[in-house]
Amino acid sequence: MSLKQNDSELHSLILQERKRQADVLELIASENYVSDEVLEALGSVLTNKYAEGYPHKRYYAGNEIVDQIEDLAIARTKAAFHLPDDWHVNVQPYSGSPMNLEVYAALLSPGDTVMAMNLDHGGHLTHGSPVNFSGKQYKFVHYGVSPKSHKLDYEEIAKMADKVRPKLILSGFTAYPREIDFKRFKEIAQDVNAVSMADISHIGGLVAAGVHASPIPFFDVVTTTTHKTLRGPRGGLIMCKEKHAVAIDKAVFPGMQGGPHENAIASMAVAMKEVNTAAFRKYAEQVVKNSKALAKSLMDFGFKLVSGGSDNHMLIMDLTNKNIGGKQAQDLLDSAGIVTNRSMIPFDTRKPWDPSGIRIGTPAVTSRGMKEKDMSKIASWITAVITEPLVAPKVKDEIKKFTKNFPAPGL
Ligand code: DSN
Repeated sequence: MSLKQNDSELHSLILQERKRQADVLELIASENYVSDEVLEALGSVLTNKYAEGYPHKRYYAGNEIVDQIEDLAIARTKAAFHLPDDWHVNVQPYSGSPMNLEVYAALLSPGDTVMAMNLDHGGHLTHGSPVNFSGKQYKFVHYGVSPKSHKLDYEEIAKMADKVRPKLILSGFTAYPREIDFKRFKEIAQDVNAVSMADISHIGGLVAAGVHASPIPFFDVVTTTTHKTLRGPRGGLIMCKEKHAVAIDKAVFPGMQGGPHENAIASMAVAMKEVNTAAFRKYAEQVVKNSKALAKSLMDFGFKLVSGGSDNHMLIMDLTNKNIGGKQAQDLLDSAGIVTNRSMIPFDTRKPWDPSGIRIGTPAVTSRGMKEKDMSKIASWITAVITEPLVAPKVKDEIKKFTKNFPAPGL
């Protein structure tokens, strides 16, 4: 009995996707390759089990094994993030969007004022975009980056907080290439008596590995997805000070979710064990080194980058001096086996469907073992394709050969 024999149509599609992932340069900043072990737990019989509730307090029978698995995921998360004893972890959020909405539901009332990063400057849909539930339910006031440096201007954020007196201040981004000063954010929140929340979904792996500043232990709540730099299954984690634990747990279940996906939670436990190793810390260091090297090479080739560089795992190319839009650049690069996603740049004059930027990240190529010298090669391919689109098929061929030297985990 196997998928290959019984559902060859789907089996073939999975094989095609596996080959695509193997043959390309995966540069989407939020993607990664998980290990065989993470995949094995995700595809296990744990998907069969309903476990509404929390470990040792479930609404269904037969959870004696699943309880141990969820306990293990919690304990390993605490270890991976070096959480103090008075911190609590909820490993049940299905993914990033429910995770953030659950925190709001726990700590806010509809109509409350929240401060968060503007989507166009690098925030996330769940950080109060008017088209998202968060923006409809709460009164979000958005801060952005400085028009000059394209970096966060903490003085401006402090002034805004003083004026709008938010109930919660959120720091966290999907397209911001610089290190975040969490201590400064905490001071700003404290000065106006606001709850401090960090969404570290993008930088979770860097924070756990100690290569990016951490909001723990001084923030109130920290959320992260588990499938980006943390290199785990798709899922979400909420870490919070014990005083918020009851409200957060209630908001997750029964507030917003039903039965937790115990296969994903087991897979998360595997990933957290991997994160808490010297090998992972080396990986996270290399992710940042690669991002800095790629940023430098692209700038040497004449590309403008938002904020002029990168401190973390990503960079944003500003194509306004290149006579090409983000959508066309994304499609062209994709046709050459270079997978990225288009992105707004701060103060963009173009629309989100076809903005002025391209977001690039190094977590996935670093998982394949690529180093700084490989980043200059990648920069030269990106340059070639954007300046001379006709070379795309040739570059695709070269990349296919090149990636064979770097087997991806889990493929
Ligand atoms: N869609 C994710 C990203 O690519 O950053 C965030 O949810």
